[in-house]
Amino acid sequence: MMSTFFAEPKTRHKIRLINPRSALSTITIPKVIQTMTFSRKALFMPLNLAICASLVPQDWDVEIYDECAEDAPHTPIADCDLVGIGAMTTQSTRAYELADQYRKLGVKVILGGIHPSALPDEASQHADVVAIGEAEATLPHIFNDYLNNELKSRYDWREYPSAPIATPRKDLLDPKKYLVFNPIQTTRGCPHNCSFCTTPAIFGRKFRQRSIDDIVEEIRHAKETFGSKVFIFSDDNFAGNRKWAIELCNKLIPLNIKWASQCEILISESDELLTAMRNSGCIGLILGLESVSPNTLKDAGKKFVSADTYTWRIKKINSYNISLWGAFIFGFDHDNWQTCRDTCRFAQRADLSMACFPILTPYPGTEMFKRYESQGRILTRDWTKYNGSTVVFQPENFSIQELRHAQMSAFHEFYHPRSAFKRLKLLPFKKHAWIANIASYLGLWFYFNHKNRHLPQFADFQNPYAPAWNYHEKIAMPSVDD
Ligand code: B12
Ligand code: SF4
Repeated sequence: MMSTFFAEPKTRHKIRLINPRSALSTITIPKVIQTMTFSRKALFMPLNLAICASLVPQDWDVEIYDECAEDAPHTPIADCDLVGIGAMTTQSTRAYELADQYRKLGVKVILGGIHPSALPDEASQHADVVAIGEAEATLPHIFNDYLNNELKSRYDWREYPSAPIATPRKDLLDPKKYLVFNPIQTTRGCPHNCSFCTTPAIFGRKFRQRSIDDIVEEIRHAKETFGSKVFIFSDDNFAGNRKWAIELCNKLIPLNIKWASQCEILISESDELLTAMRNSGCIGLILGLESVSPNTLKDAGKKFVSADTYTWRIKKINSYNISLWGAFIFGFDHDNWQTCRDTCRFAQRADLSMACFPILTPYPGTEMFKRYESQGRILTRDWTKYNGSTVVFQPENFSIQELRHAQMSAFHEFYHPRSAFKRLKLLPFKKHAWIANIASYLGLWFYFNHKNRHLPQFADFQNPYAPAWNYHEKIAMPSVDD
């Protein structure tokens, strides 16, 4: 009746995008970590959802709920037309829970991101729509089909023309909640094909670059709006295309920023690239090194570099005043405690500023997962345990306990103050590296002391009476589920 006198209020469609809770991106306890991270709630803002939000039709309402940055878990309410949930493997269990709850309320659910892309059949048990691959290619079709009542149960990005990497809608998120609020994605994918890595397995080996003008504009905007001066480039391999990387770096110089990213170690072969990187403000790089054992590198499918060249390559990159973080992995079939020890010793000798030693995790979709599954070696499909600190497969040369002992020994020995002093030296004073090293060591020290446990070391492997071996069945090492 009202409509005879007043125009009917136009009902706007609404989509809610949800980032499911994950222990690995939420900053919770202890207090000391909260203080050091300026009481931020989460490590990174959910770039995937900010990108999805930018693809929503302009006449829709869009909201992002990031469970990692909120105190309370999300309570589903049927006040929207669509819900989109993104998930890495560790987030997928919570993603499915939320999806089930929304569907019970009659709201249609889209599941996307790395894990649903790897296991679309599993995801489709919890969703109306599974979006495989990049949202830039699938989401516009999903909205269109929804409005035409022709929604399909699956959208695969390989079936649509590829779309340019979108600029995220960061305006929908609160910068005060995140330690890293301005991650910038400059590229997608990686030209290599390591057997454990999700990136080539899910997104293929085609290396894609974003428009340089868009990148420059996003950085300029972040500088103006948030005063950001230091940026993380959220790439798998920043310099997968060297010529393009040089071009980008040269365009970054006038912005006068500092930045860090992940990169392949082969950049050591190009002085032109290293010079451009340094001049554009590169201060740090994470290098995926995995191991110094040639057989282990074979297991990892890391064919593009040989470990005996690591030393000169690291020295060369360091000489450009770029700090290096070595990313290693323990638990490949040719690994044993000695190869893990050698890798840790190498990281110390090479003067890496930081290092991490996660346990090998065969992520769904990878060649490694398929192989271990066919060999009956996958021990659990509890995806919350796919976190790099839990052993989810049967290792070849270790017991589960030994593998975790090797991991913790490496962390302990690498971050021990003696080792930090040797690697970082006092001058020139590397403030950030020192803070990170001390915090890592204190974190371990507090953990083991609090549990009244001996701090693991590689020497324990030769000592049958070492207290570390008194744990019996109980797994002794810290993990996010411990
Ligand atoms: C930055 C980063 C982090 C940050 C922040 C992650 C975050 N967003 O919260 C931190 C340091 C916290 C982190 C932690 C971890 N990470 Co991480 N990380 C990355 C990195 C380098 C970039 C992530 C990113 O921003 N990508 C950009 C976005 C746009 O890409 P995307 O998420 O794939 O999204 C696209 C599509 O998937 C899709 N999509 C995504 N969500 C949705 C939702 C809907 C509805 C739709 C339609 C589509 C869609 O569209 C998007 C745009 O095209 C990636 C590498 C990579 N290639 O992504 C690894 C990566 C995601 N991380 C990985 C891993 C293993 C981890 C850890 C387990 C490591 C560890 N042991 O601690 C933890 C787990 C954290 C967690 N939340 O559970 C793996 C994931 C493997 C897997 N199967 O889950 C990756 C792929 C690295 C790799 N090459 O193996 N990580
Ligand atoms: S080089 Fe790094 S990003 Fe590329 S496939 Fe290997 S592990 Fe993945």
